[in-house]
Amino acid sequence: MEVSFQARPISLKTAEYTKSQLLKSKFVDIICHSSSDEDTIASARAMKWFLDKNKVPSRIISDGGVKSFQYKSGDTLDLSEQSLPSTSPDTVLCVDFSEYSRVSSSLKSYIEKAKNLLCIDHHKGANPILNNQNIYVDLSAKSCSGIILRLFEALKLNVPMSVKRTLYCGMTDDLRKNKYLTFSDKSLYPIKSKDFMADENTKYLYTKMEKELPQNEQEKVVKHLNLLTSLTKEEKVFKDDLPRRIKYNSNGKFGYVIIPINDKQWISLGGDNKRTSAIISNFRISTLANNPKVDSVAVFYPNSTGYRISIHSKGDNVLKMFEHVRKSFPEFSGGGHPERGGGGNFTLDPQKSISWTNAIIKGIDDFYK
Ligand SMILES: [Mn+2]
Repeated sequence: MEVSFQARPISLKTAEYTKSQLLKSKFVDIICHSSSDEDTIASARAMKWFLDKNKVPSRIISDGGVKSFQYKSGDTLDLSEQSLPSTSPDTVLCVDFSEYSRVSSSLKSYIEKAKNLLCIDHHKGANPILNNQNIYVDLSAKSCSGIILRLFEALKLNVPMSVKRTLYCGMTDDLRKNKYLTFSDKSLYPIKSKDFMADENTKYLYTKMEKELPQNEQEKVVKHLNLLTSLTKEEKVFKDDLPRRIKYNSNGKFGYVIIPINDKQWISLGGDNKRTSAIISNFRISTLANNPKVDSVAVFYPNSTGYRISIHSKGDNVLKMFEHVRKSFPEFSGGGHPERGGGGNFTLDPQKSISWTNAIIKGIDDFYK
């Protein structure tokens, strides 16, 4: 039997090495990847707590893409509002990324000037920033927050409730992205998948947090992440209406909903934003879960710059499907992961968006023949 290890324990030697590299610093810049998500920000906040505790001055640098749980911009340099310091950094700690492709070119040049550099990550890239012992990558980990929890565990630290809650938030959000957890509007708590249950290290770390965090603290996190539990009346109407708007291709393997450019309901909900995106994503996932015959579900919708498709596929066919679409529609640019992806154009002309949509639907229908 193959055993997969997720956020495996960190040896005391590695943990002590990381600690010594950080504690010898005069100042640490903790850097989040661009379009900062909950996991990178949670990892940064937990490391900031560790540095504060050891009296090493530090600052988080993020682009404010996501206002994470209990995120206080006071300890963060928000690149969407502030510019990078002109001075060279002393120590830089990159969390949840280890490749320059994950940051802007100005942030890259800033990192390059660091006296000392460390990375903690769970992604594999072709061109890592570092190739020495200052990079700790655990590819089996499902979140960077999980790795940091392992680091604190190795160092036998007493982690305060607020930091546990932060890490629980980062872990939950990345586990959701990995489909280890799913949110629904029926239950407040995320539903654990078979993969989650089979993964001893993830199960260990996550249930440890569930045991140590009081129920109300967990609820705060899950409510923050699961927007479906706080939908307005109008958002509920939109959500409940989506299954009625679905159309299928000729053999029923591909389901899709088209939200036209001038859709009044969509516009009144604020168009493409975090909330509408959570609703249409939940729609795709739940449609796939409830219909054995359907292999992929897409939503076509406008955003501020153009017209888009977002798609999920049960059989991991997204990239193959996009490749196939390009055979008859070469200008289509779409990408992502085998199980979920998207693409868009840069026109808000209603006629052009209709022909763009039809070309994609035709290509996907042909893929399933
Ligand atoms: Mn992550």
